[in-house]
Amino acid sequence: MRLSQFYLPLLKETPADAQIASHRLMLRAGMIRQQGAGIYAWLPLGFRVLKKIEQIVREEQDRAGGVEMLMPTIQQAELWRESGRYDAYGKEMLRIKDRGDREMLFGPTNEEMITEIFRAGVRSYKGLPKLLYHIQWKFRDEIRPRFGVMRGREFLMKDAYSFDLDEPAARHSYNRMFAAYLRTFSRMGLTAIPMRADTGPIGGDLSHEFIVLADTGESEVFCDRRLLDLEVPSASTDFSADLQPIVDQFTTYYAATDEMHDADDYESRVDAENQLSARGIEVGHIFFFGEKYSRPMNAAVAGPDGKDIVVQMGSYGIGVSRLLGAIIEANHDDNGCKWPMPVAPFHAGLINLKPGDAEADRACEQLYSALTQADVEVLYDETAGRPGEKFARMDLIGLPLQITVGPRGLADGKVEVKRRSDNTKEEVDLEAAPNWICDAVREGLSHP
Ligand code: 5CA
Repeated sequence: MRLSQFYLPLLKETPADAQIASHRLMLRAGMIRQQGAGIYAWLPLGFRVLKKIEQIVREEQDRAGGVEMLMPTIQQAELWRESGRYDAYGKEMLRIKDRGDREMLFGPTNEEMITEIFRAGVRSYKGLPKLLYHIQWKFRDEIRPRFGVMRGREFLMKDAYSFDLDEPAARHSYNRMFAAYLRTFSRMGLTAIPMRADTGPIGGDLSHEFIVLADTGESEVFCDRRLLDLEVPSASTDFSADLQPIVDQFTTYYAATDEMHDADDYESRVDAENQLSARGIEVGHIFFFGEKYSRPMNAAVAGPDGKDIVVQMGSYGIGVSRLLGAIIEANHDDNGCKWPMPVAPFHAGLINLKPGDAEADRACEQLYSALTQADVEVLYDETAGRPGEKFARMDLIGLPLQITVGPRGLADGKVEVKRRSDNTKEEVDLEAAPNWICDAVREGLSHP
């Protein structure tokens, strides 16, 4: 992508109402633009990251046995009356009337709708288990939308729903999502700790929040420091096998959000040196709630003896749009973002220090075409401008590799490559540069 063709409206001034780094950087780097309280347009740079995050979430859901579908954003009030949540959900639900005066709503979550879809299609225990998910916009009329995409009103969520015949089977579905979440966040370069959590309006009594530690996080959390060093399940994990050992490994250590925190238990189970009380960002939340929706909504299947069995359900959310904020909070400096390779809007930036100079133009065009052909995503800055301005822009948008090409280096047959993660620079032979960059991208994308 040539920068002159791209749409990258950077802000010079730091927006006054943006209180945390990720919100500031997303606005300044031209990733999002506010359209109302907690409502954002996704500009091209932010949209590219959103799609990458969504794709990682999708791949790990699929690996764990999830089946993707898509449900509408607008739902009928009738469905929510069946579960009894229409009134209970309160002011967070955006209620709408259509031209026929029918009560509708913009979905804050989809337990009711998926239960309706399931009960229409599965009548026998032979149709179980089922694990369905979608990635769709939600609306919650939050009292205090803030911190940009972290607490929006309209936000992108992955929500999955499991249907099982009995509790042990439902527990296995829960464990599948637990293990999938560990991999999902790790692939984005995040350490997310599963913590015992309150279930709020979704319900049930078994639940874990996945928390990324960050000073600016909205949740207060308490955990055992050793959780930070545990290895996540590898790509070869068999999701149909018993996953309880993986879950046990993570849940033997103390970890709870403030609503579930038990100070005595914490003190007795965690040595002082391993106690970690911190703030964190909730990037995912998984729930087992059994029959909470299936019973009132009559989602039952015929069992082996022909008798009806009410199905056991769980639901599993990931804050896809919130993750952009979480990833920036974990990866930035004063100059801008530092995207981990797997979620970076482009793998590399190519800076032509002297557009119009025949040598510089030729070297850049060659590099750009070689890299593009090798599937490296390059943002090529071929615009006029001062070097300082170009470097500052690249630092702000935070592409993992910055390749700088100018007449001085070219005289020695060299280009400069900077790694944004640690801001180290290296001189690389122009001829060797495409392979060098390809290797660095491949390494950055790899995950066990
Ligand atoms: N139905 C369940 C699971 S699918 C559910 O809705 N869970 S939730 O309420 O915990 O939301 C799931 C995830 O969405 C949260 O972990 C969080 O990462 C994200 N999320 C929730 N509210 C917001 C919001 N206002 N802005 C951005 N992300 C949000």
